[in-house]
This record gives sequence, C-alpha cells and structure tokens, in this order.
Amino acid sequence: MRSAIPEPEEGKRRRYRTIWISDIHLGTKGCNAEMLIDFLDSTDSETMYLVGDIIDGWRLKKKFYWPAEHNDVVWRILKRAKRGTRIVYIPGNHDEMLRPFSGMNFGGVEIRRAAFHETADGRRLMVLHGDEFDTIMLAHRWLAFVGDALYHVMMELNRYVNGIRRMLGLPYWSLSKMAKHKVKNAVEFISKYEEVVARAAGERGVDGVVCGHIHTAEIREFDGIEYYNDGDWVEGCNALVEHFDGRMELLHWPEEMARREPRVAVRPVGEKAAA
Ligand SMILES: [Mn+2]
Repeated sequence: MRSAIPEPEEGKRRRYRTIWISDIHLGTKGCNAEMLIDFLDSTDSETMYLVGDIIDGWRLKKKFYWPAEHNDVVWRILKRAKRGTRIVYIPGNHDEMLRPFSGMNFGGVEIRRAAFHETADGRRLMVLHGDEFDTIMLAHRWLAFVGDALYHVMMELNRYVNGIRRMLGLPYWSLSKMAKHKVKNAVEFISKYEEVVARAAGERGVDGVVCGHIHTAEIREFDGIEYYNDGDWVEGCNALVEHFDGRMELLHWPEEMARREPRVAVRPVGEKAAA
C-alpha cells in the first residue's frame, strides 16, 4: 500500500511522549482525514493510543465510503508502528467488531479492551473509549442509532457550511460544537458523563482517566481524579498529548493550522539587484 499524499521528512516533527486520538470515524464523509494527515505528519511520539471509533463500522455497513485519504491515515499509523512507535488500539462502539481481537497484535498495533498508562511523573491513567458509561447506549440501543442518523445529518450540514467557508477563505468552524454549547441538555449530559467516568476511574484506584466517545475535548478534575477527553476528528479535530515531563495538553489542530505562518514568497536571485 502506498500513500496518495506524500509524507514529509521525518525529524521535523514535534515529539511527544504520548499521543491520544479517537473518534476519527474513517469510512464517513464527516471524517476530517486531511487535517488528521497534517497532524500525523507534524507530530511523533513514543506511544500512541487510538481510543476508539477509528473506523466507523456502523456507517460502512449501511453505505461503503472509503476515499484515498482514509487509506493514507491507516498507512501512516502502520508506518509509525514500523518506525518503533508503540501503538495501542482500543476499539469503541463504532468499531466494536474489533473488540473480540483484544490481546492480539496486528502489524505492530496492539488491540486492547482498555489500557493503563503511566505518565513520566508517575501518575496512573486508565485509557478506554467511554461508551461503557453511556446510559442511553446501554438502555436503548436503537435510540443511539436514531441519534447516529441525526448526527449524520448535522455533519452533512457542517461539511456544507465549511465548504462555503473554505471558498470564502475562512477557517474551519464546527457547527455542532457550537450547537452543543448552546443546548442546555447537551451541556448537562456532557458534564454528567465526565463526572461518571471520573468517579468510575477513582473507584479503580487510578489517578485519572483518558477517554473519547462524546466528541468533546476536555481536561478537568473531579475530587482529585483527572478527566481527559481527547476529542475527535469529525468536529473539533483534537489530540491529547503528554510532554516528556508528564505535562498533559490538548491540541486543537484547526487552530494550530490557522496559526501557522503563511509561506514567504521567495523572489528569484536575479530580481534582488533591480529592487
Ligand atoms: Mn463512540
């Protein structure tokens, strides 16, 4: 397998001790694969956790969609494993078909149901996708599918809005991220979810928890238990990183890309004398 978008030189990447990404939803139009490729080409780490919903099996079953850039994402992840990055893949609810393979190793990618990570400064973090705590998911599975359909419509709208914004030269903007902050119920749900996950982690005796699933990147603390959500690559386009001293940071990749200085046009040498 070859990459359609050429990979830039190594060595010019920002290095982290650990990277967590999740909710990529490969196989859907909502996936911001090109932005993710830019992220993967700009960073490197000793360990990388893929915290679930990497491939969207639910959508793929309904309608097969797999553009070249989605292969490029898979290709880059496998290449990272080959270069020596430890890759741990924790399947989520959208890629639950991979859960039976927990404990196996595919081309350097370890599949796990959950993982424990020790930070450079000695904190123990539990890593899981997070759908385990989603009461809507457990009680009424069909409701989640209805939610999935509504979500898909919203993502279509998001793509449309951003297509126009791109034509106007405006930066990427997340419609549903905006909507989530406006809707009181959504805010309450997210807050409740975060607390439930943090408390469950506390009961397991760890210092903190890293999850994904709700597509809302966050770093919070509940009664001394750290809660980290690495966000998603459909709306926010975020990654959670651990620096070499154990410091944790959330990266918002659209902002990183917007901040990047535009390339300075270099004039041919001959023109210099004339100026
Ligand atoms: Mn999920």
